[in-house]
Amino acid sequence: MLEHGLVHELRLAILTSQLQVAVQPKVDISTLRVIGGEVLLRWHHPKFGFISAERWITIAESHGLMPQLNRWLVSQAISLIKKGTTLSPLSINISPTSLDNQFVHFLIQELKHYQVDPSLIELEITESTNVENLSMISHCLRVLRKNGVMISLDDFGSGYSSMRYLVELEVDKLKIDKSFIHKAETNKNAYLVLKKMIDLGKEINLKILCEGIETIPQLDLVKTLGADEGQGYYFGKPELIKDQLKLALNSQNSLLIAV
Ligand code: G
Ligand code: MN
Repeated sequence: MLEHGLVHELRLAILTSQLQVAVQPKVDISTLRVIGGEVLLRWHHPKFGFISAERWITIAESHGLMPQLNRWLVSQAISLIKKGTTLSPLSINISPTSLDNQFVHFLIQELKHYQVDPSLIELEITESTNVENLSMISHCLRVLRKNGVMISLDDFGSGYSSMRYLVELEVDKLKIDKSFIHKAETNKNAYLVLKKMIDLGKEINLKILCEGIETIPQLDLVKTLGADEGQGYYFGKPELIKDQLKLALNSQNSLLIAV
């Protein structure tokens, strides 16, 4: 499907509740207990089937749909925690380009409104190529952390600016990108880079989560290297939550449709 077709379909998807929320578990590596989850958006198109988030999130970003979608995701995650129908703490993926004072204010207000403990929400920040000035992001993260929200750097090591993020942003956790975990068994350099990233993170007092654990040998490896938490198909795939994206009934919806 061409981009303009996809934009049209995405707007329609939002209107007709085709978007859904899935949650993938996170586990404690030493006890193998589930210690929380990550919210992932899923789009199952009635005709074209599953459309990968990687593809449509980029398009949502370039067409100004992200602020409303982020706000909806935040409300959804917080209300799910409140209802007790999901794993918590629960993390939400937020692009650094979506981080601004309005977003921070909205998140803090929603936590207050639902009377949910801020430490039950974790924001996962992915590296983004089009961020030149980290000071706004740094400011937002500081306010969020001061209010008790946990921050993690997502897909760590896979982007262009991992080390710079580590220097300039105050965070709680590194989520090491799955590509390192997948290659470490057969590629010595991947193994060494993974080992050093875990050591570095621990030295600066960050929690370490390894993504993409699919096999027992991968689990054993990251355990030996000292990872605190793990996530991946070995423990559980993202599972859909039946509450659908009902933006049509939501006041934010008019903003979305108007874009
Ligand atoms: O960017 P982030 O790391 O948050 O990406 C989450 C994506 O990774 C989801 O789309 C999810 O389906 C996928 N994923 C989660 N666990 C695994 C895994 O064990 N192996 C692979 N290949 N992908 C995974
Ligand atoms: Mn993530």
